[in-house]
Amino acid sequence: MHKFLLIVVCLLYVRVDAQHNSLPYEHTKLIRLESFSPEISEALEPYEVTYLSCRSHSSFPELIVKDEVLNWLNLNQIPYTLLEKDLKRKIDREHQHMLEIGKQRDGASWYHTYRTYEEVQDKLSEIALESSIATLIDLGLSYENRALTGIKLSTGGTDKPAIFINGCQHAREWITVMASTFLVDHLVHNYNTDLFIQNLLAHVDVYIVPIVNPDGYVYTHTTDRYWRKNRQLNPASSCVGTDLNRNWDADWNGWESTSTSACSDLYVGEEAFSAVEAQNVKNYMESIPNLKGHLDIHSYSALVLGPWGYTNQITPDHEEVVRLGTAMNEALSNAYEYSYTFGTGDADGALYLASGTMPDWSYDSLGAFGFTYELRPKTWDEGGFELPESKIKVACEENYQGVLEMLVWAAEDVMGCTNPQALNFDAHASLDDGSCELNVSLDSQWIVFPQGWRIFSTYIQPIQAQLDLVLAPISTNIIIVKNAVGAAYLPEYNYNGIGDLIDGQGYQLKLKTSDTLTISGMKIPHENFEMVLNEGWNMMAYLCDSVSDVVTAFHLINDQIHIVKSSDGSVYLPDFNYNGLGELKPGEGYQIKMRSTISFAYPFP
Ligand code: 0X9
Ligand code: ZN
Repeated sequence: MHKFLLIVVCLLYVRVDAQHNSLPYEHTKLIRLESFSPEISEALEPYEVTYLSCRSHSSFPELIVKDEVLNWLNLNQIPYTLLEKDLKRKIDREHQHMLEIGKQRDGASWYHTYRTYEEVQDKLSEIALESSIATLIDLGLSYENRALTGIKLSTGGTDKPAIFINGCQHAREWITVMASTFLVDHLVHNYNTDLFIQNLLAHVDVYIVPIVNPDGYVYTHTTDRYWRKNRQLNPASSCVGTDLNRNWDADWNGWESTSTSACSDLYVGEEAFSAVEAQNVKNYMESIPNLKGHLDIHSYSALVLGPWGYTNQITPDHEEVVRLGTAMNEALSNAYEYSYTFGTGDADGALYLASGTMPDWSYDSLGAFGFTYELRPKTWDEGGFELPESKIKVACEENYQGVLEMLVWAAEDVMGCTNPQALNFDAHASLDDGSCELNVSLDSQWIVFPQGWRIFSTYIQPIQAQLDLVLAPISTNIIIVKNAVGAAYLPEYNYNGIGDLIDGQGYQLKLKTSDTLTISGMKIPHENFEMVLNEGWNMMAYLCDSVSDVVTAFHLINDQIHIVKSSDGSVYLPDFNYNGLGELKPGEGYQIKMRSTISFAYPFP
C-alpha cells in the first residue's frame, strides 16, 4: 500500500474511534422507576426516554433519561432510583477498556471480551474451514451491504429435523453475539470428543446466525452503544431504523409494544418485512426443510419465552411448548444456579406482550416452535447490556445448555432405547437416549433336544416357572414330559400334571423331532444350592454352565451312590470303579440311585 494512503487510513481509523458510541448519552442518567403505570408511561411520552430491559414496561422499568425527566418525576413525587448518574462516562469506560485490551485481543480467549462484526465473521470462517460438519451459509446482505453470515452444522442426510438459532436482532444486545458464536464453537468442538453430541448431530441439523442485524451492531460499536434497531433509512422521516423484532408478519403492527413512529425504538417498519434483514432471514428460513424449532436470542432479563408473544392466548401446542420451555429454562438455570423464568405471552406479567416478533412468525408461518431467550443479566445493576466480561463465558455456557434441550427435543421422535437386549427396546428408535432398562442378571441357556427320549434339566431359574410356559416354544413338538415321581405334562391334551419346573430336578421328555429351546431367567447359584437326593431313584439336574468330570463331581458322596445313568444309557458305578459316563453336561438330567437320603451341592466348576 502507498505510504501516504496508509497514513490517511490510520487517521480515518482514529477518527472513527474518537467519534465513539457514548456521544448520544451526554448528560443522560439511568434510573429505575420504583412505581409505574400506563399513566406514567403516557406522561413520559413527550420526553426523550429509552426503555432498556425486556421486563421493563411492566414492573420497574430501567430508563435512560435527561434531567428534565428527573425534574418532572420529582415534581410529581414518583419514586425512582438513580442507577448511573453519568451514562456517557460508563460507556466511555467500557470503550476505553476495549481499546486497551485491543492489543492482546488475538492472544486472549475469544470469549474474554466482546467481539466486533469482523471478528465474528473471521471466527465463523475459521470454524467452517476446520470442521467437517460446519459450512458457512450466506443469507444475503444487510441494508448497508454487510454479509448476513451463519453456519450450518450437519452430519449429512436430507430432511433431518432442523433448528434455527439467531442472535442480535437488537444491536445493543452484545452478549447474544457471543453466545451464538460460542454455540457454533462448542458444538463443533464437542462433536469431536463427545458421543452424546455425535449422536445428537447425527439426527438434527443446526443453523446458527450470530448477527442478523450487522449494521446496527457495528453502529453500537462506533456511534451509539444503546442502538436497538437496524440502520435502514425511513423515507418520510429523518429518524433511522426499524425494530427488526417488530417487522415480522405475525400480528404485524398489532397493539402490543409497537410504534408507527420512525423515531421510536419500537418502529414496526413500513410493512411486514420492509426491513432488508428480516426479509433475507425470512427467505433463508423458508428454504430449510423440516424446521422444527427456532431460538431468537436477546438480552437482558434472564427469561425463556414461548409462543405466543403477542397475546396471552395459548397455542394449540401449549402442553408441548410448556414441556420444552420448562426443560430449557431448567437447563439454563441449573448450569450456574442463576435462575431464569419461563413463560408464554407476558409470562404472568414478567414482561410485556409484543406484536410482530420473529419467533411468533416462525411458529405461525413455518410451524417451528419459536422461543425467545433473554440472556443474563436480570437487571441493570448486574450490568444490563454490558454484562461484565467476566460473565461472558458463563452466559455462553448457560445458553449452550438451554439449546441442547431444544436439540434433544427435536431429535426426540427418533430417540429411544436402541439395545435389542433391553426390556424396553424401541424398534423405531435410531438414537439411544440412555433409557434402556437392561436386566443385567438375565441369563439364558440354550438346550438341544434329540428326537425321542431325553432327560433334561436347566441351570436357569426361569422368570415364569410353570413347566408349560417354559416349554411353550417347543410344545407342539412334545409328546410327553414326566418328572421323577411319574407326574406328566401332555401338551396335546393341554394337561400339566407337573405344575412348576423345580430347581435341581431333571425331567424326562419325548419329542417328535429334534428341537432347541432357550430358557431365560437367573442362574441358580449351584455352589450354594443344596438338592435332596432320596434313598432309591432320583432324577437330578446338572446345575453348572460347563461340563465337569463325573467322578470328581460326586467324590464326596461316592459311597452313597449305587448308580448314575444318563439319557443315552451310559452309567457310572462307583462301587466297581466303572465310569462309562465321562462328563456331566449342561442341559442334561441324570437318574441317580442312592443308598440313603442325603443333601448334595455341586462342588464346581
Ligand atoms: O421486545 C422485544 O423484542 C424482546 N425483548 S427485548 O428486551 N430484547 O427487546 C421480547 C420479545 C418477546 N416478547 C414476548 N415473547 N412476550
Ligand atoms: Zn432484544
